Amino acid sequence: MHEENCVFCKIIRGELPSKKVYEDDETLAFHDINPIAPVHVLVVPKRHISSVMALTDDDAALIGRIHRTIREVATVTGVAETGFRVITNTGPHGQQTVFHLHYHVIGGRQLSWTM
Ligand code: IU
Repeated sequence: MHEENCVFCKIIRGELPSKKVYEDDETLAFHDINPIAPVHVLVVPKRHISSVMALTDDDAALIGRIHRTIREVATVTGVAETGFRVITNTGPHGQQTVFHLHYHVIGGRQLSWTM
């Protein structure tokens, strides 16, 4: 279940390179190509889901797995102790640019509310 032209599906399939941080059967975490902080990792489900708005009640376990991966990323990148932010941009006003659900894990410096 993937979308042919989705850039994150291509990364998941290994057709485009990425700097992987963590991977399991349902999720992948890789470094953002345009980081806004010392730690900027994207956590994605391997199954193509366009945004938060496309999630259903059947995805409850997957959402749990994504949060497990976020904790894993925070631990291996060293931000678990200092703190970090998790962001999911959704739709035009949210400035979502890639329409494959992803969670930005951002840290490694003091963040302000406006970043
Ligand atoms: P957004 O939440 O949809 O706005 O963020 C998409 C992110 O994906 C953005 O931070 C990009 O730098 C990042 N990204 C990437 O890491 N690799 C890619 O090939 C592409 C975008 I296209």
